[in-house]
Amino acid sequence: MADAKAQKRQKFESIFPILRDELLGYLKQEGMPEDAITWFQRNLDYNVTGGKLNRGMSVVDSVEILKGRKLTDDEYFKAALLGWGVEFLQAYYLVSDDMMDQSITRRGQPCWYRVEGVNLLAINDAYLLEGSIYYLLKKHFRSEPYYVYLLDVFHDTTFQTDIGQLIDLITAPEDNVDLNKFSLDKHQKIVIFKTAYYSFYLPVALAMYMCGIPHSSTNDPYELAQKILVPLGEYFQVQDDFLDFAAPPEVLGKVGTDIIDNKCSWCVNTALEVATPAQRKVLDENYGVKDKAAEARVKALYEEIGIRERYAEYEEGAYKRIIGLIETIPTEGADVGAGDVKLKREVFKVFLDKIYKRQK
Ligand code: DMA
Ligand code: MG
Ligand code: MG
Ligand code: MG
Repeated sequence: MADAKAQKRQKFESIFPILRDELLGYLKQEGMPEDAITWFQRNLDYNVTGGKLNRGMSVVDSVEILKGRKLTDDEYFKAALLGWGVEFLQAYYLVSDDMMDQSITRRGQPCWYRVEGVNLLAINDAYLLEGSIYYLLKKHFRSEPYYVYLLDVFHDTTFQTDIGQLIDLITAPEDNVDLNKFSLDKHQKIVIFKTAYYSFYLPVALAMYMCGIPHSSTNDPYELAQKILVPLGEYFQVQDDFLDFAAPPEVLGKVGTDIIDNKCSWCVNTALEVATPAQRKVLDENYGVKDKAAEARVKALYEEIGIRERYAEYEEGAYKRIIGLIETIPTEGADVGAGDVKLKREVFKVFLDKIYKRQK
């Protein structure tokens, strides 16, 4: 079982060097200087690999489930390429997110902008990661009837994520900590936009397009998918917020910065909802303060209000709610008017099981 999982991952990982070499090949073909090629390669190797690959591998898993059979070599390559496209987008967001959040580590190594000699060049490196997606899509999908849909869904979810990052950042000003600006409603908006669309809807929508599932003006299967995947993504980001506080950095691969960064996190919103006036005062005085002792005080308060139990309760509730949403799809699969390809419960169940009770 563990072996099959490792093999699956290895197979997916084996596609990356092919894509990387195609991208480097373009620079070579354009006669770029050797140091530019080396820089680009280091950017790709450092930032695209080394993650959990949940998003990318979900494209392959979903295509396999939707087709209901083993993929041909060409189908596998295409599905994996789309999966790596999501991973490139993720890399693009992580490089820029870590600069804006002033984070220290990512995936167990220094954030890219903190690497000796990189600094603000990381901004352009992020653009290169994003541009790479469209180079690869064009190269391999230009003649497919669904090419424009792939472009649309990458562009739409990117724009949604940008908006999410905007509200995440302006809700957390460094110079003016005002906890009155936070609420669980606002938190929900932030997490849906900054995380759910690109991390959950995008991989499944890509798989659906590749399988030729058409849009429909009545009961659009993409809307149905989104109704399940957005809450799934919301749950995933609540986990991210909780783990920022609770997970050991050695396990998480990153050092939590949400308290010091004054973030509108699930944790602080949960604390605000139940805080006594005395506890509220502690939060007002210590949240968003650039100081380790103040951060420790907030963490102690989280423990005081029983945040771990509250989180466990939230997680059970979210899991049940999402299972309920998945069960709105008929057991034999939702007929989406595309011959033998049906939207199946398993696509969503498999994705949910990948993240349920995750520790990192
Ligand atoms: C995640 O926000 C959203 C994006 C678009 C990266 P975050 O800052 O909580 O992520 P992380 O905890 O990984 O820095
Ligand atoms: Mg961050
Ligand atoms: Mg962030
Ligand atoms: Mg986080």
